[in-house]
Amino acid sequence: MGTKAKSKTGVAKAAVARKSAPKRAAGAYKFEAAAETMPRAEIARLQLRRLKASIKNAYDHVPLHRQRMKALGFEPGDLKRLEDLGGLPFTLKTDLRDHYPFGLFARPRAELVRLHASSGTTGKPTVVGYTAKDIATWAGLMARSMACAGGRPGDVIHNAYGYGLFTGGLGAHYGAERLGATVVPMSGGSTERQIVLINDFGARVLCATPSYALAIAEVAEKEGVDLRKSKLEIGIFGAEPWSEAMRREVEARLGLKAVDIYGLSEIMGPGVACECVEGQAGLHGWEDHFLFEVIDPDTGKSLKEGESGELVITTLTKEALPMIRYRTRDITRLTTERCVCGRTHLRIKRITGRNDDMLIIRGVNVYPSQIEAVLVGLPDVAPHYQLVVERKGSMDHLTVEVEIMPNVVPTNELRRVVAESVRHHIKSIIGVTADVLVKEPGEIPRSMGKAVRVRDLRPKLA
Ligand code: DLL
Repeated sequence: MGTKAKSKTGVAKAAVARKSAPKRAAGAYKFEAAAETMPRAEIARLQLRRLKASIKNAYDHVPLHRQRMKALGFEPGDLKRLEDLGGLPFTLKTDLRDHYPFGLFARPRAELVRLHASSGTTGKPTVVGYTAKDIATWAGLMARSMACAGGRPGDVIHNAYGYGLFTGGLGAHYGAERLGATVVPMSGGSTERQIVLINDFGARVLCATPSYALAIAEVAEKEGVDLRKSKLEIGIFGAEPWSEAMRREVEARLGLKAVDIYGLSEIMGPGVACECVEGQAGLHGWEDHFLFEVIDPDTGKSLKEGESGELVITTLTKEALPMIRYRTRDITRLTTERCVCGRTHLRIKRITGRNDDMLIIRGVNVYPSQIEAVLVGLPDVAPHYQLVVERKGSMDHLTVEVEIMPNVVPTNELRRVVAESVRHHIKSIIGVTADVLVKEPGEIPRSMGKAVRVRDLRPKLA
């Protein structure tokens, strides 16, 4: 399959590969060995020093944080150990909305060089802001993430994350430039054109949501273009939950290594954490800039390493929008186990879903990514799906909409067999009873960004 040289390197070998990469102008990204392989005790010392400054920034410049600390009788100087952070209250998405648009900023609006915003389903958008230094830090962390994912100076990076108020497009763009790559600022959409340019410009790295990467693969296959023969080697995919099964699917269909990247606008944007191409086993959270905790979402109590719960993040270096114990709603586990790549920063295991995505179907908790893991790989079932939740009487009812593969003849018998197989696997693996609706190839909407996995038709509470 083509001539792609796919390396399974450790950090040392990766450094050699970087040496042989094309010559770039001064300023191209260099592996930050001192930061990325820092002994954990040293990371903790750095974190404490930076945490003190970040708490002071929040206290001095953001009335909400100051009021909350004062209400606890807490002064920034009281923070002596990292553990003392656990005594401070959480910050929630609603805090940003309640102080819309600029109320949580620690710098005057005139000192900000950029705003991003996410449109919520209800009410006002969440607005985030950056100083020039924040943008430089973000670009640096995105470059670090891309290098960690296997990107190199000199690569052509095809960026299909959406440009605009969403942090994906510009976040990846600045990171790619900082890396010393040639970035193609494609944004989402015009899928046929994306395929032409991936081939013509010789992209080695594709940045997209995993669902859009799959949509690109699908359109290419339909057009008879084999992207496995392209120069693509690395996919940097994130911004939405996806499963291991989906990773294998996109890897096989695009002929690349798919690496998970995580981030959220409230904390920075993409590049808060990223998997390494060597391990593909959890996302290195950049602990020199963020402090990660996992809590029990019901009690707010901190959980031990390895226990699954809600990820909480505190920023250590943000100027414009310092965040103290931000509740991400994302469900995951942390591990400080040594990684094969040699990096010492902890790993955030694959995000299984968000608190608010969780469906409770007759008492069983279900995340869309669990259904995805069941569907992807079942014979004749395409990896596109939507979950429809309705209220029937007093019960929540789940219908799973799936598509059959475009290359099979859709007889009624085949539809019946597919529906029965999907129903059976969901029941036996996840434990919920679902109706299954088998749709025509292409009938389930494809996304250019974050896929809509759930249609919740339950009556809204007043
Ligand atoms: O999605 C930033 C981003 C852009 C990350 C591009 C990665 C790549 P928001 O729009 O603020 O920011 O959405 C953040 O998306 O809290 C998670 O629920 C979800 N999310 C982001 N990355 C992942 C991932 C961007 N790798 C929200 N796995 C987060 C699962 C993810 N969920």
